Amino acid sequence: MQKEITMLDVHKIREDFPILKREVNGKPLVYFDNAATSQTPQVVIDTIVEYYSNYNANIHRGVHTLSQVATDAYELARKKVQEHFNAQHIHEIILTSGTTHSINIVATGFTNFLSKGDEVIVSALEHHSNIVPWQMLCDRTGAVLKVIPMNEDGELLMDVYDDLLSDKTKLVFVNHISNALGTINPIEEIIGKAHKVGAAVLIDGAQSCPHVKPDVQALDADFYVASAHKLCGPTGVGLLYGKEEWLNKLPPYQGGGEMIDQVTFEKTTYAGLPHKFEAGTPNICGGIAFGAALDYMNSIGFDNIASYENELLEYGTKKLLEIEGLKIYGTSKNKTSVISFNLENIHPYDVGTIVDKLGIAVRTGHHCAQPIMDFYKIPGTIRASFSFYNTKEEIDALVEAVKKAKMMLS
Ligand code: C6P
Repeated sequence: MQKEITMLDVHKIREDFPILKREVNGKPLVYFDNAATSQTPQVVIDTIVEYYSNYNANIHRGVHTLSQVATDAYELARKKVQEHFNAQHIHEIILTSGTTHSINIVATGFTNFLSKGDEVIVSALEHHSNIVPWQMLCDRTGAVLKVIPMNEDGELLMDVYDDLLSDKTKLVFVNHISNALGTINPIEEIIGKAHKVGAAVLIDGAQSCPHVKPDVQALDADFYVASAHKLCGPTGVGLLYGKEEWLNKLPPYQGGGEMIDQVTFEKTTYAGLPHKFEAGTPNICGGIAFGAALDYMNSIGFDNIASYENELLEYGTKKLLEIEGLKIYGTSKNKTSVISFNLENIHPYDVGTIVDKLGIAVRTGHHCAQPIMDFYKIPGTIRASFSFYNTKEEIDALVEAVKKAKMMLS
């Protein structure tokens, strides 16, 4: 028998997540919608309660004690984000409302740097958040959007990428891991090749951050974006990492309080980094809780998380494929713990509804990645996405539920 390499105690970890004790529709909750949002450990919930119970105040503005305590906690969280992503400077970390917000800051900021005929490259595996803002940028500037295509396994065609790159290429934006298929993209190679033609690269890390610890300096990414809610933090907060030279060049995204240096009716000058991109009162509690979530994930360890989730992926893939007529979309060898599948001649929504009645949460539909569904000529998939707090017993429950759905719907 093959020896299991799990280094984490999943049953102990599950104790950290109060929600995992609840029932849904009279059955124990099986939460397999982790790619949409992760669950929240008690330590992060406690951080939120502690903030509102003890030091709720606006930050960077007051001399009073509460404001100073809140400011220190918020800036400590920024420091934790810097260390986690290994950014060179703390002011390269902009705290935003999430991945979508971060991408829009960059896409809007590039408006004055692109002209008609310039080219920008996106991949066929993108979430709508990493397509639409760039299309809007192209509409504003006359730049042309090019697409790296994919194969049946859900892998990018890197030889076509080579052909697309030229001195007209100004920007490349790809996700680190596909939300719909789980493919891990070769981002080091993508970044290296883009830099050879002088293009900047934005990596959408929304789906990678729950599974790996990115090192933005080693990757040499120009921009890296992510959302806290995918890695055990709260919704409404995330990060935009940008190299200092790029962030200094880009104009502010929004005007308002905190992003200014001097304001007169004649002229306004802007604050330096990171505040130039942080107009208005931020999600203070969310930022502090983001820091607590990073501490929690790091206490478990990303190597442990990755090896355990790979075990779940292998097990789930094998078990689901034993169901006749079940097809998995996204079969790259290099993938993370996301299984997108369909049952022959059955709409994914119907399967999702039945498994929900059995207490199992999966996502059904196009997963905000319609071009991927168009590629496979399907309306959508059933997506089960596993996290380090899931178990093989829960996968068994999913397999039984899918079998039941198949029986009822065939
Ligand atoms: N994907 C999913 O179920 P926000 O909503 O801003 O936190 O993240 C947007 C986003 C951007 N890129 C990728 C690769 C993503 O997966 C997501 C969010 C969720 O797949 C919700 S649509």
